[in-house]
Amino acid sequence: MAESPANTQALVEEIKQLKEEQDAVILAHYYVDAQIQDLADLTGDSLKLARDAVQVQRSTIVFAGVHFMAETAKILNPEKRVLLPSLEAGCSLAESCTAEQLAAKQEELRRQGHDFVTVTYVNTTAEVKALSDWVVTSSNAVDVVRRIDPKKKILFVPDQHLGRYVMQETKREMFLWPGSCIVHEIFSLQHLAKLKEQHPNALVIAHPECPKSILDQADMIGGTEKMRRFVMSLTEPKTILVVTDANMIHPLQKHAPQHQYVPVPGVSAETGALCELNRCPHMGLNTLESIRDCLKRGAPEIQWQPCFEAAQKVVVRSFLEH
Ligand code: CIZ
Repeated sequence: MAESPANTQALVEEIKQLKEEQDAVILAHYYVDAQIQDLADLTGDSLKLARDAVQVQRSTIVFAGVHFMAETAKILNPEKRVLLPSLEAGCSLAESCTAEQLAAKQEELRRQGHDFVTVTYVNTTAEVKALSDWVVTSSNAVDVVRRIDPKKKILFVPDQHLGRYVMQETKREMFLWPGSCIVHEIFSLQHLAKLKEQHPNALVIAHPECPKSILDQADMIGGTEKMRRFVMSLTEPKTILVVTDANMIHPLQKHAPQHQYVPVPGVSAETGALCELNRCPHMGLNTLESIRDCLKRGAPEIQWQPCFEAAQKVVVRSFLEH
C-alpha cells in the first residue's frame, strides 16, 4: 500500500537525520524511484556516479542502485563503507556472463588464434571486470572502442544490443556475448509505432541496450546521461517518446520541463502482458524504507573481495584515466 504524504515526509526526515549520524551520502541512479532521486545527494548514470563516488568526503556511501554499481563504488573507494539497501538488487546482464563462462570464451578465442581485447559493460560482476581489458558504460563505450588498437579484435560482453550498436558506430568487428537487459529487451515495436502515429512530431530517444529494431526508430540513441543532456539542449517544447526505464522520465522532466514525455510500454516475453511503465524490478528494491533500514543497521555492506584488486586496475584505467 502507498505511504501517505505525511508518512513519506517523516521517512524522508528520518533518513536525513540518519545520514548525518552515519556520516553518509546517498548516490542514486536515474532508474530508482523519483522520491529517492529527490532525496539523494548525487544522481546520475553509472559512469557519473562512479566518478562522483571518488569525490565523496563522507565515510559512508549508500548506493541506491543495483549490486554492480555499489560494487564499483567500493572498488574505487576501498577505505569507505559502501551500503546497498538490498543485496538482491541484481542485473540480468551481470547474471548472463559469469567469470567462468568468460574465461572459457577467452580461452576458446585464444586457441583459435585471435589477438583480441575484452571490452566489458559495467553491468557485470567484479570477477568479470577483473578478466577484462576495458570496462565501459553506455556513456563511453563508443569512445573507448574507438581508441583500441585497430589491429586487435574485440570481445564485447555481455550486452549484445549495446555491442551491436557500438560495432555500427565504430565500424569495428566484434565477438558479441548473447546477453540482454530484461527491461530494454521487451519494448514493444508495435506500441512505439502507435505512439508515433498519435504524436507525429514526437522525437524518439532510445537506450542502446534496446534491440536494433527499436534503435532503427530512434532520433537519438544514448545512455541516460546523454538523454538528459539532449533534452536540455532542445529549447523548443517537444513531445518525446522515451525508450528506457520509465523512472528516467523524472530527471528528464526535472531538467527539461519544457517538453512532454511519453513512456514507451513493454510487453512481457513470458506472459504477453503489457507494462505501461517498463521499470527494472531490481532497481525497484530501493525504497525509502530499505534506505532507512540500511542506514540504521549499517548493512547490507559491500565487503572487499580478493578479485577487487585486479578489477580496480581495469576500472580506474577505464573510468578515471581514460
Ligand atoms: O550506465 C548506466 O548507468 C545504465 C545502466 C544505463 C544508463 O545509460 O545510464
